[in-house]
Amino acid sequence: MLVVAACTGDDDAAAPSTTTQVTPTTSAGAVIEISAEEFAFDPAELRLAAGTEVTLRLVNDGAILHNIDIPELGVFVEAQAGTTAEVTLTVPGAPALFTWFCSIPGHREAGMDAAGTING
Ligand SMILES: [Cu+2]
Repeated sequence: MLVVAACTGDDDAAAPSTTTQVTPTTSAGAVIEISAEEFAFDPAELRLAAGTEVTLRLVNDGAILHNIDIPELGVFVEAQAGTTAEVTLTVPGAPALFTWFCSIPGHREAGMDAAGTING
């Protein structure tokens, strides 16, 4: 994490804040980082704003292949162990509630099962 103290002679360009925040609902252009490991997602709940474009970044912190499958939104992204993959989607207006999971056999049943909300 970058800590900005007093400016010591660089160009006086303001450094954008990159602090990660947990927000109730994503805003347009948001990147949502989701960690996957055996056998859980963190966070395990998504709150998306209808009509916005958001990027889901799957960070596989586990030792085996994992994915994020959201059939109701037509979203799928998969990352090998130790890698990161992204998918960008435009959030539809419906359904208001959806489920998402890792579709590798046995993983959903083992706990990689999550929920999401779309707020109009
Ligand atoms: Cu998995």
